[in-house]
Amino acid sequence: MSTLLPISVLISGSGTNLQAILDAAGDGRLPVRIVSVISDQADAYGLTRAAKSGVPGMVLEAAGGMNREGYDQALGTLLEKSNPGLVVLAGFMRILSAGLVRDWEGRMLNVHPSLLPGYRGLHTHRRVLEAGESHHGTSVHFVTEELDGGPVIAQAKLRIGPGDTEQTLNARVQALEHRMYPAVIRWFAQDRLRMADGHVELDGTRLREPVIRDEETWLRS
Ligand code: NHR
Ligand code: GAR
Repeated sequence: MSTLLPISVLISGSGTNLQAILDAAGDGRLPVRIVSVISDQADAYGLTRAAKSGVPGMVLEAAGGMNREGYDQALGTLLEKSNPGLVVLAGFMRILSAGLVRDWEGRMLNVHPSLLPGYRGLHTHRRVLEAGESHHGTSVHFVTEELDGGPVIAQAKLRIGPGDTEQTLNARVQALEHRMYPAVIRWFAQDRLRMADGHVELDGTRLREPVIRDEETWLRS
C-alpha cells in the first residue's frame, strides 16, 4: 500500500485531460486522489466528468467587476481548503497572478499545446500551421509567473502532414497529452520530479532539456 498524492485539477472546458487523469487514477496506474476539480466556467463538461467519478467539482466564476487579484484570492482560498500536494492545470484558460503562482510554485503543472518555448499563448495549432512548421506537439511544464515560461518537463513531438488541419492537430495533440500528462504526474507523485532553482530535476538529475518523445513512443507507452 503506497500513499496517494492529493491533487486539484483546474479546468475551463471539456476536460479530456481530466478524464485521462481520472481513468489512470481509477485503474491504479496513477497514485493520486483527486480532491477537487475547480472550473472558472459553470458549464464546463469537465464538471460532469468529475461528478460521474464522484469527485467534488467547484465553480469559481469571475463575477461582474471582480478583478484578477480578487479572483485569484478566492481561488487561492479554495485551493487551500482542498489542500492538494499538486495543482494540475488542464485546459484552464485564465492567466494566474504572480502571488497565487508563487504560493504554489514547484507544486503546479500545466499542459500547453506547443513545443515550448515556441508558440506560447493561445491558438497554437492555427499559428503553427500558418507558419508552415514541420513539427508540432505539446509540453508539460511547472507553472511560474511567466506565462507558458516555466521549466519544461516533458514534450510529445509530432510531424505535421500535408492533410493536417487545426482540427486534426488538436486531436493528435490531445491523444498525446492523455498519455504524457498522467505519466508526468506519476513522476511527481512518486517523488521523482521536482523544481529546484528554476530547473527540472528528475531522479535527482537536473534536466538540461525536457524528456522529448515522439508520437509513436508516447502512444505505445
Ligand atoms: N498563469 C501563469 N502565471 N503562468 C502560466 O504559465 C500559466 C498561467 C495560467 C494559465 C495555461 C496557458 C496555456 O497553457 C496557463 C499558464 C490562458 C491564457 C490566456 O491568455 C494564456 C495561456 C494559458 C491560459 N487567457 C486569457 C486571460 O486573459 C483569456 C483567454 C480566454 O478566456 O479565451 O486570462 O496556454
Ligand atoms: C488541451 O489540449 C490543452 O493543451 C489546451 O487546451 C486543451 C484542453 O483540453 N490548453 C490550452 O490551450 C491552455 N491555454 P481538455 O479540456 O479536453 O483537457
